[in-house]
Amino acid sequence: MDDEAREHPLARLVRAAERAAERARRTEDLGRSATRDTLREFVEQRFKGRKLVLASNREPYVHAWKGGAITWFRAAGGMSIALDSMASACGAAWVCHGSGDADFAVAGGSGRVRVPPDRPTYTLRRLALSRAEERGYYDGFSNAALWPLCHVSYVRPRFHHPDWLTYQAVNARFAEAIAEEAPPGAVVFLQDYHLALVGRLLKRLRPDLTSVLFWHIPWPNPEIFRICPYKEEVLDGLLGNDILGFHLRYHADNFMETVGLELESQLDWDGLSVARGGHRTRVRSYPISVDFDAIRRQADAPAAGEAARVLRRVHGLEDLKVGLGVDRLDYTKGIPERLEALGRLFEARPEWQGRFTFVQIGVPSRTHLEDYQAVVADIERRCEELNARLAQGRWKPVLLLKGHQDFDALVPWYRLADLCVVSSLHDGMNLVAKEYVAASGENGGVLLLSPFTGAARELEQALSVNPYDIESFAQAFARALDMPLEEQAARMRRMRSRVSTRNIYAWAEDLCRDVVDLAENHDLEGETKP
Ligand code: GDG
Repeated sequence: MDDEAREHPLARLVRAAERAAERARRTEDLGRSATRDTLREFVEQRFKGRKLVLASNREPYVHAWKGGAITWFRAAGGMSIALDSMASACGAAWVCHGSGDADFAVAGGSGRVRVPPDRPTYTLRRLALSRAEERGYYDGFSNAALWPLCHVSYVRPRFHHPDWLTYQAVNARFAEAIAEEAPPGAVVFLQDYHLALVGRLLKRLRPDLTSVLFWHIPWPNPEIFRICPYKEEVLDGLLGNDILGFHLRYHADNFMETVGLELESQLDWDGLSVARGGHRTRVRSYPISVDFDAIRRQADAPAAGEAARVLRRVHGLEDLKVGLGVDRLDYTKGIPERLEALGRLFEARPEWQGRFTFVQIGVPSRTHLEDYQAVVADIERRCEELNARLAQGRWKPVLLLKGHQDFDALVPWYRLADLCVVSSLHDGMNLVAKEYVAASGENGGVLLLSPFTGAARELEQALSVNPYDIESFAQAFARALDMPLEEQAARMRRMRSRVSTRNIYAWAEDLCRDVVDLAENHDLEGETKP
């Protein structure tokens, strides 16, 4: 029996309360000040030379052929920006799938390349995956099984044994590459559901490492998770990590309950941890966020204002109210429901015909999978049908802009939109909601937000839209369009204050602090050493 298990229950409660108070204090401290620089400083001071190895399916920098020459670009998204900061500050390595067509022309046989390409500070270790590996590990077990399993969207998860075998094999390749890159005592930071087995494999290969995995999507309740034919292996793989992070306490609780039901283990609900086979995994929540200041600066720059004017002109949106959706074209995002509500709005409030256009920006995603092809076809059909039924002259009710855009090109859209709709059926966090809040000025803009997103817990001043209730969704559209500017500004101010303090660097710093505390404890107690 370990010390925590011997402790008097009251003492345990007191300790749990102290830890909660400490976490709340830290959140406030961090909230005021977290920036790229404070994160860098924190990591430099507290990691004390300890190296960091990151791992994710997607790479932060991609090399590609263009017109006979090799170019590179950055992967979009707030998460890769914060992780890039951490990697730079720690002189780290980052293990990932090399997906660019010129990736190995640059990285060579070792798969190693120094990045950022214009001012190298750390090493990217690219893994070359065959098409069969991608199909089984990425399209198959990750996106046709785990993704629908973890989201309540009524798309049935598909478990194929060969996909599972490939997923295991690719996770083993990641673990081996990480073990090769990690110096003694390094901290390993794993991203997401693609790498669920890596923590356990690493514990076997390299017990000296401290590993943390952040799960970017929801964790379902135990009734749902129990259908997974490989549930024990997946749970055991995750419990190989020292810390498991989720966006919400609710997801963390679901995970603990699932473990309680499926595996022999000891749950500590006060300290939020699971002990199994002499190893303890802390289960914590860290709501992810965006680089508020960078987005605000970009949106406030004169260039964004000019770009917004050009977009209005080019797309025939001058003198119109504009609504916006920005999503990967994924069945969890509630896009068909959004279009249905839009049609209902124009029926119920015909005065908005000719005065309001909804712009849906959609990036095709996971296009090899039938469920994704089906949702894209459904979205296209609905847009065509709405336009065929309602368009008058130059005016259209909906504009579907399909295809990848640079983040720089998204910012003017956020800036010009009078309202932004995030209507996910289920979403771990949803960064688009926070990006819109960061980019829309002090003067207003209305966010319509599904309660089934993690973001809804923080952005309480958004208008709540239930994608399963089309009538009230249409009313929320109308309410947003009718909302006085003062009310918009007041709501937006509160949300901006939240996102600016709880930004992506606060998220990363919170996580790093727990990792460092734990790594220092390992040094003192040898807790997870064999
Ligand atoms: C997963 C979880 C969680 C979109 N279109 C373009 C583009 N985007 C960018 C957005 C945003 C990101 O993609 C989408 O992030 P979300 O959070 O909305 O959704 P997922 O991709 O499903 O992300 C989610 C997230 O992980 C982080 O933990 O919040 O719940 O599902 O940043 O701006 N970016 C560019 N061009 C586009 O056309 N450059």
